[in-house]
Amino acid sequence: MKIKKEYEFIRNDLDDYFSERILTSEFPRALVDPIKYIFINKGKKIRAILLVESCKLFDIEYKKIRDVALALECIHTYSLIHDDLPSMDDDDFRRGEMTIHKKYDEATAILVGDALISLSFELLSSDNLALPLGVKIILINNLAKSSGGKGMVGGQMLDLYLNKEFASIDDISGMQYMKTGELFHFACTSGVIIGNGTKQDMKNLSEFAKCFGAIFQISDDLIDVKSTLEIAGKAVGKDIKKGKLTMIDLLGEDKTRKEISKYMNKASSILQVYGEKGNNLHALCMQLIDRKS
Ligand code: GRG
Repeated sequence: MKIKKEYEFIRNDLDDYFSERILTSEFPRALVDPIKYIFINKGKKIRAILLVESCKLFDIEYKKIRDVALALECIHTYSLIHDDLPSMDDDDFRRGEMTIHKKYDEATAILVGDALISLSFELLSSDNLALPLGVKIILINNLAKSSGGKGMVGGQMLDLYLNKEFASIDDISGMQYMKTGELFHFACTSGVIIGNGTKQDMKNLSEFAKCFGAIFQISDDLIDVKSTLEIAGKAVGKDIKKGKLTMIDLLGEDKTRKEISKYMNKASSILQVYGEKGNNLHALCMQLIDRKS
């Protein structure tokens, strides 16, 4: 219960900070309105929470890294807006409402996404982020790699053109790691960089990110098969309709659920090194398994 309140605090604080301090009058109203529409009071903000929790392992407090958490959520939100466009996944619903290109128009959706990418790097390079310059450069470099052609965008490209007939489990999980896992990697490893962790910490948190990403992706695939538009807040049943290959197709539902347990056990054993400090990250993994949206 205590951690649910903490997560609610982070979500609300990021919303307030974004709308009151970042989206200043320098931005045209025509951009601010759709940004607020898709961001404020929307989404689980799980990447921000994961980043905050990973930073706690190194005793870094939330306010110090709030801009990093917001930058990550901006990049993630842009990816959803562009992914929903007619030329990509062509979706009408996102975060329980109409997608931006449906509510506004396609040009607005493209430009809102573009503005969020730039804003993300502005946040990381701004003087407001009180971290040493060298640390900021590493974070900027890492987010650029995780979100770009070697990461999320590359994974999206592979997903568009993966040859479904010949794809193996490794092809699918490799593509999914790039598409969604790389941003989790950024979330999990930023604390090591900011908190001056060891090489072993980097190895641990990178491995943990892989487990977290895999659990997230498998639970997302299960939502697509099992949930409804009302509960999930987005269209479901899309993977089958669009002929997308998921782990469920290759392994079946039972074995896929067993895969979740495998990743969960691995995540738990990595976190043991951090003792009680790792409890919240463990709880976050458990929440993924039970999530409905
Ligand atoms: C278009 C450049 C570009 C990239 C898109 C991540 C991605 C790449 C597309 C998203 C497609 C998708 C729905 C993938 C499944 C996993 C996923 C990222 C789900 C949405 O993330 P949540 O559940 O969403 O954290 P909220 O709304 O809570 O932030």
